[in-house]
Amino acid sequence: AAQSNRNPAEHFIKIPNIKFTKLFINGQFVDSVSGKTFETIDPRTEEVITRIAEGGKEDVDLAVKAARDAFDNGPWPRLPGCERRRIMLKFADLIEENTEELAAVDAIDGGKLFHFAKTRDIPSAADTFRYYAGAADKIHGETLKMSRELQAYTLREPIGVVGHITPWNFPAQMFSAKVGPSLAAGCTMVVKPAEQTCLSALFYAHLSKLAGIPDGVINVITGYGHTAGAAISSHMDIDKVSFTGSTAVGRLIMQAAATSNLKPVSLELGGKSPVLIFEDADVDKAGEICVAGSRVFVQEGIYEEFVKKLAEGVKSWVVGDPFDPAVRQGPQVDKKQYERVLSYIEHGKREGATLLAGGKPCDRKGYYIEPTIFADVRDDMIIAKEEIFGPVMSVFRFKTMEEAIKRANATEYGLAAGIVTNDLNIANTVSRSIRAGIVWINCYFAFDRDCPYGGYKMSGFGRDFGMDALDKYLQVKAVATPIYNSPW
Ligand code: TXE
Repeated sequence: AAQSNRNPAEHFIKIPNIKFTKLFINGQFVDSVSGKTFETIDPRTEEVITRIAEGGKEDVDLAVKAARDAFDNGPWPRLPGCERRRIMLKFADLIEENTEELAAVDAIDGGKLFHFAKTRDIPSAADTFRYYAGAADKIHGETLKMSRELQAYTLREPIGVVGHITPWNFPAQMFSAKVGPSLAAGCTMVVKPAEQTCLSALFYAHLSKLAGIPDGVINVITGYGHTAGAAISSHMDIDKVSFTGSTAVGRLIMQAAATSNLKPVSLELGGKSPVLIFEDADVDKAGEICVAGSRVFVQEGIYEEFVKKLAEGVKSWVVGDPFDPAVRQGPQVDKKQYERVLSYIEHGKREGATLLAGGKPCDRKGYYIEPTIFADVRDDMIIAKEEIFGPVMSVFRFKTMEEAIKRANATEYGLAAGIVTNDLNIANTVSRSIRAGIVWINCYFAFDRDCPYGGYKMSGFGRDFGMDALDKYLQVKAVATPIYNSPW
């Protein structure tokens, strides 16, 4: 792959001063009770950006108290939906007004491509708030005629205090996808962003206050998973946990919910998503579509050509500083992920897959890894089975559609899948046969806020985005009453 070694200072915006590094509880930025802080590292340079307040159990308790009070006694759940909508729209506008700075914060903190964050991630987060703002005044139940003597109606009430625990991969999407629908529903919340990417969540907290979201409705506790995160999942006064992250931690969250107050959880977990490329497809187009696929199955008639073009194409894939507009791939988020991905690459080499491109770290400071492609991968190799979560693609060869479906489904995960074909029958059959929460036909990684996203099998349950996500933060109450002498 190509590498860009341009000095970002030549062509990019000023790196913003980091303004928000404390916990956000009841509308105030505060230190942690213990006074502890932790470093957040710039993955481009491996240098410390700043120190952030390290929240623990006692801070989660304070945040839950504020959220509980805001739920039980505050205006937010009681406002007419149109009022919540007005405030959420203001919040969205403020996010948009700060797009450049928010994008820069995610680029420094998480290695996000700045130009992508600026044109896609942040505007899309603002639009997610607008989408759910529009739903805030359209939450209603049904009227049920139960029998001649009884009628009932249903209310869809906010579920209460929500704990949101998020990972580092898409800070803007994670925040908006979880906070947006729960706000619209009338919930109050405690958000624990990933320890690697806390800065933008604190920035959103600040903007939420400016927008007029009452104190205590959104609280942000920065800190580690086994302390702050665990305090949320086991809390007796949190009514629901919405989690995105690894399958291993998802299991811990569900256990903690079970042994505390039986709070419902929704889990969006890991994946090992297949892309199936059929031989009727245009090979060049297929190559473009599959860039984010981790298991790429290619039908034998076009396998050789596809692999050749892939190896050729990856040469123009530029790795470098995420502020450089020419760059397509930035650094891994932190040292742990960097080492994890490199160790999977070593597994791939050792297990005898053909290394088509990459296969090592980039020769520069920062957590950069060459885009790596393995061909002739066998289904039983570790790189074929475990989620790698880095720039590593495995290419497999298949003969028939039936075989491809079987192998694509032979995973404990079921997050997403892709199909590349011009044959409508293949597209229809495969999309219905794949056990995954989303199937992309002739596209990949195509997201929109009105399209539900989430997993089958060990990729979790519950959906983010779409109206399905709103349901996670509501519960149904039926109110029944007798009707005497009904004429009908
Ligand atoms: O996830 P973790 P990490 C997968 C992917 C990746 C791996 C590890 O395979 O390589 O997970 O990533 C909090 N109780 N995905 O380490 O550990 C933690 O602080 C409560 C898939 O980032 O699951 C963070 O806020 N919370 C994925 C969040 O959980 C705990 C996105 C996620 O951290 C906790 C990210 C605990 N005991 C990673 N331990 C996707 N599906 O998009 C940690 N946390």
